[in-house]
Amino acid sequence: MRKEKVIRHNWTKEELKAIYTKPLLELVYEAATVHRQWHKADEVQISTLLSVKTGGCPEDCSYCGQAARYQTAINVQALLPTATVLAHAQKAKDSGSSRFCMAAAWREVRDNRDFDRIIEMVKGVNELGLEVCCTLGMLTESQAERLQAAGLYAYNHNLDTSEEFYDEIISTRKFDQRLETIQHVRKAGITVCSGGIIGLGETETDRVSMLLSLATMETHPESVPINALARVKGTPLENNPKVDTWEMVRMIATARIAMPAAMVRLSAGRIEMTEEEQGWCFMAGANSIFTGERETLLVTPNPGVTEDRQMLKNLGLKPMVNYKKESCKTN
Ligand code: SAM
Ligand code: DTB
Ligand code: SF4
Repeated sequence: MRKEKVIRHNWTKEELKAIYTKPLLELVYEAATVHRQWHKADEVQISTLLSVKTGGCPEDCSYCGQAARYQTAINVQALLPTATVLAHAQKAKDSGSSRFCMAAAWREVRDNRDFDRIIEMVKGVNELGLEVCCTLGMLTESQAERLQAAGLYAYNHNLDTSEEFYDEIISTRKFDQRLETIQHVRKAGITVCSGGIIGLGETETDRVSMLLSLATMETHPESVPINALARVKGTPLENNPKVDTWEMVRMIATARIAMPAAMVRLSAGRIEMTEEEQGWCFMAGANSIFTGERETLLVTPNPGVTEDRQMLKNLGLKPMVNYKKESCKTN
């Protein structure tokens, strides 16, 4: 019998832990079933990611190659000119992407000329008919309102890890500050993209705890990126073991079951996975990926657009059509 479609916000840690630790094939079957009830399982949303300001970040996130305090081999880059960003967005649209995400290595947004330029970029990308997403660090309520007025569709702000493990990974901000920014984004009427990373040295309980924080929000994030740690040389976590794909599958499946309507994004980590491994992630309910024409995420490698197109073809998947396109044109 078909189960009733309900979105629950009252999950308990025990329930999510029981889901996360189910026998793998049972878990994947259940997640795939939920996926099919809520989504077209042959469609994958493609988000193009562009680092618009790279490196030199004052935060100490121990996973990140862009933190100024770690000696990493990245090219620090000031905020890109608007015209350059818009040219990248046009290319992304031409190659079938429905969402364009601009990332900046900032702790927080400041009310300065750079923010004015970001606002221009948001307007420009929106006018191209793409869903516009930004990830710029912490935001105040009024900054979120300004972004919304410029046409921002989504804001990415990850919880990154569990509240309990947070201080081990980042000392320059608190878990609660992440929640506050998410609330500002939500209040401004922007959709929320929030997930986290595995492979930081967290326990299964931490993973479940992070998912619980997301799945018990009053409104679930519309998208949930699940990242496997990209190990960047020079960061404190450079020697962490590679994330086991089955752990990614478990995270994705649990996120899919707990937040059935969300887009679950298979984010960092794809470069170290085979097509078959990624196939498991899609079977477990992932329905979105990041691409970038430079074959990078922000500073680490990612599969190329052509390679991704071939993978989707092999798996019988197709890029999701941008459902916001029509309404954008009339904005
Ligand atoms: N600076 C802003 C912030 O931290 O919110 C926005 C950009 S930041 C690079 C966006 C997200 O990328 C982080 O929240 C984190 O989850 C993810 N990320 C950063 N470095 C990563 C790494 N080495 N491996 C996997 N995910 C990573
Ligand atoms: C997210 O959850 N993953 C993306 C995006 N949001 C901005 C970033 C992944 C970064 C991976 C490491 C790097 O290239 O810096
Ligand atoms: Fe800065 Fe974001 Fe990297 Fe943390 S994850 S160091 S806030 S760019």
